[in-house]
Amino acid sequence: DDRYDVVVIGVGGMGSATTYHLAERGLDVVGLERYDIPHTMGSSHGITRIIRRAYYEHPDYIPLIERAYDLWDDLAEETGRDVLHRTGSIDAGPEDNVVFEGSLRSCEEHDIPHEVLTSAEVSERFPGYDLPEGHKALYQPDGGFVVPEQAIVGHAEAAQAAGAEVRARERVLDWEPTPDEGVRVETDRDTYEADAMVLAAGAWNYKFTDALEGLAVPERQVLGWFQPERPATFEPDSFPVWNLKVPEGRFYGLPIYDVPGMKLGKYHHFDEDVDPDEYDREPNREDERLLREVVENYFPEAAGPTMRLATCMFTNSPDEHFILDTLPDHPQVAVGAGFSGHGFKFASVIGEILADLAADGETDHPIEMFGLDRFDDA
Ligand code: PYC
Repeated sequence: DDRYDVVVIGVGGMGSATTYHLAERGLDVVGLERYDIPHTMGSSHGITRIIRRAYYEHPDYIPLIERAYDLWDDLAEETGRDVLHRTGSIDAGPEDNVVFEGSLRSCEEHDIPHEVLTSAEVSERFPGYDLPEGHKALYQPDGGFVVPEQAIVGHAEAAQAAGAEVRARERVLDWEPTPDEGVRVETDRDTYEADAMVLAAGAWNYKFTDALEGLAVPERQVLGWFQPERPATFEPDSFPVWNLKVPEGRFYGLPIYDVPGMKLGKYHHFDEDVDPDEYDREPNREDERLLREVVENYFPEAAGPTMRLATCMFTNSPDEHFILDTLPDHPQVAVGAGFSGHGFKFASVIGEILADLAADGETDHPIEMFGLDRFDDA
């Protein structure tokens, strides 16, 4: 019988983790990836992704991030891969900014170890930072980064070791529910039948179901790496990852790792919604200028020559919170979507949640705030 228990659409950050968790449970699973394992066409490339325990977006993310850390550590141990680096994290900005206040609230509500630092104290401890007087900063020692390409390969390897099939360069053309409440998935190579399906296609998710129309909107983003004068100041052991809310916008950055430059990006770079099959992936001079200005203003010792530029995508939900649910008309289809630029750090636990939803139709993880029905009256 070549009917699977579950077919997973997309083997990037979320899909690779989901395929792994399903296979681990002994289920018969196939993961279908249109590009390569891993690839640079979506939202899971760029070498480093921030992970932070002080979660300013909402305190309800904290139980998930705690589990995500444990699962990243497990994956590193199981695969021997360099998946997670702890550097500490800084969330900062002028008085009364959401990044600082939100991370402080999460730390206080959930008893997370942290320190509140002035700009001068930040520079004293981490000389790469040059925040203006009057900024407030929250330092959390467990912050750091995940290496997305290692995470994807690690999850794919561990999934295969547990019996999963992973197939790259195979594009899903269409799917339909079957009369026995399973699914049939047609690709450019084959047709698959399964009891359940997981939509983990990132920026492409909205092309597979009307239920996501207007709720998971891809947006062009740009990453930049700039060479520091003294690289040692910006290495992972001396330079925490950061989120910063400043008059120029909301930005994030990471230490030197694998590319000889400090990395940064702006959330919602130029606010450009795109079709992932059509947009221009080549970064340009305007992209570079926007990022360089913030390096010059707040990290001046890293404002040397440009080392690398890249584009990727956010996929935004209307409230910028995740979508984790089954489809209202097709409970055999689980969906992970709309990660809105802050999802990768959670990929390890999202895989567990989507595996729960596909296998059991429900999960013990607290995902009430991520349901599709919150948009019903919008
Ligand atoms: O969630 O810290 C974060 C982040 C960094 C870049 C995009 N999101």
